[in-house]
Amino acid sequence: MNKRVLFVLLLCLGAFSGLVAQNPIISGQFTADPTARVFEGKVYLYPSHDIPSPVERLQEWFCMEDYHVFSSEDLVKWTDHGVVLSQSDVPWGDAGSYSMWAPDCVYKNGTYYFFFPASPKGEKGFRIGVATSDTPFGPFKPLAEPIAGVQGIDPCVLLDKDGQAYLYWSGRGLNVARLKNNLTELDSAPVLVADVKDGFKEGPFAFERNGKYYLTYPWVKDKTECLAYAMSDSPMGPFEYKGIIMDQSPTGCWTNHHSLLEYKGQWYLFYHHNDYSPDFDKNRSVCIDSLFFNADGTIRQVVPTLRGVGIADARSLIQIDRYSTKSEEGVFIDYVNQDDKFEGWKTFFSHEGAWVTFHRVDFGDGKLQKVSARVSSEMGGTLQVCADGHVIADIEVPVTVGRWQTLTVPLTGLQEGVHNLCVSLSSGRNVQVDWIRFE
Ligand code: FUB
Repeated sequence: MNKRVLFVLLLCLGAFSGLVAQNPIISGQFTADPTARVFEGKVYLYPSHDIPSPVERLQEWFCMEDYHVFSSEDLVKWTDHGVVLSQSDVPWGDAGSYSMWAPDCVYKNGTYYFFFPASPKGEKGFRIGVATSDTPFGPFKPLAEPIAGVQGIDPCVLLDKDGQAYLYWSGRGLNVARLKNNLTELDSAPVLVADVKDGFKEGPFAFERNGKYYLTYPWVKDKTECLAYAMSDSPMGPFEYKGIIMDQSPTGCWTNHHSLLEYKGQWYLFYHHNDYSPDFDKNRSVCIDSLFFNADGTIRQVVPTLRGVGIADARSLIQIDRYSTKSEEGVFIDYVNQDDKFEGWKTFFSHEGAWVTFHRVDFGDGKLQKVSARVSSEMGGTLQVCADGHVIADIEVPVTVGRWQTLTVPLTGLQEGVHNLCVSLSSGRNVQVDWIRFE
């Protein structure tokens, strides 16, 4: 059974109600420009929705027709709430422009306000519109006109402790203006808070922490975008540059776009790379990693990981190719299916002693009895599975001659709770693993 069929089967059985993944966190569709917010105790994710372009003029460019919203309580299982706003819904927008770029969403007085850029009818460039809903998962109803006096992209709204709202956006640099109480009109003239003379900047994300205001933004310091930040004592600046939050993408993605969020006492960085589309960086996917502040309020640089965040349920498909650590030699990661990258990756163990670890797997009460692995091998070998250093299974992998096979063996000595897994090739050569799962 292939991974997609198994996934759909698990959904039908009600085993979980959303999408399950490490980094990237969502597969089956592209997601970019993630703004994450906490509403009603859950994390809501408002990304752009990259699609391969149906129109000739955008074949090599960003192409976005609509927005989906996702939510999660554990940052591991994500529910897709479907399309919440489409370009054909926007009264002032050009319905054939495919320009529904990076959005944001905030809550005020019983209403969720969704801010989005789009190309207006009969005009060049971008305007920023507002759509509202009674729920964080939409659908969102757009207002008749975009926000007057704003031209640009990448809206971000900061709701300050005193109730005042500020709109940040990108348009020849990073701009900020106060918003009126209705959140749909400017209440001050725009101020340029970071210009592009020291490198291109876009995608502002602003927030307040311990009385300091942070302006974080993608910045092309060299070839592609890194994420940088500046701090101020005021939401309208002046901001002082402080450093890099994330360096340029190892996948070569030209853009990065992000948000920072505190959830259940931990800070996270939401960002995007083009993991599922290595040859076309306008089809991007959202990732999450933990983020930490220094005592003086500055931000420690985040190094992107494959493992991502959260605790994996031992009964879910554990993609060990999204490893935490690996041996220096003998481990190679590749796509399972070059023609459908959303099927994910596989781990290739080329020789004895090669290993990967996958941290934070929850075995519950420790009563799980078996482990299954989807494997394939040209030469055969033995995979050893350890939990926190204790051997819990040995899986004999036969020669499968190019076919994938799911093997199941009993577990021994499994302890309850959350453990770090290690999967190694204890004998043999050239064994590939798609996933493992405990039952
Ligand atoms: O997604 C389209 C554009 O790419 C966004 O508006 C930018 O921030 C960049 O991520």
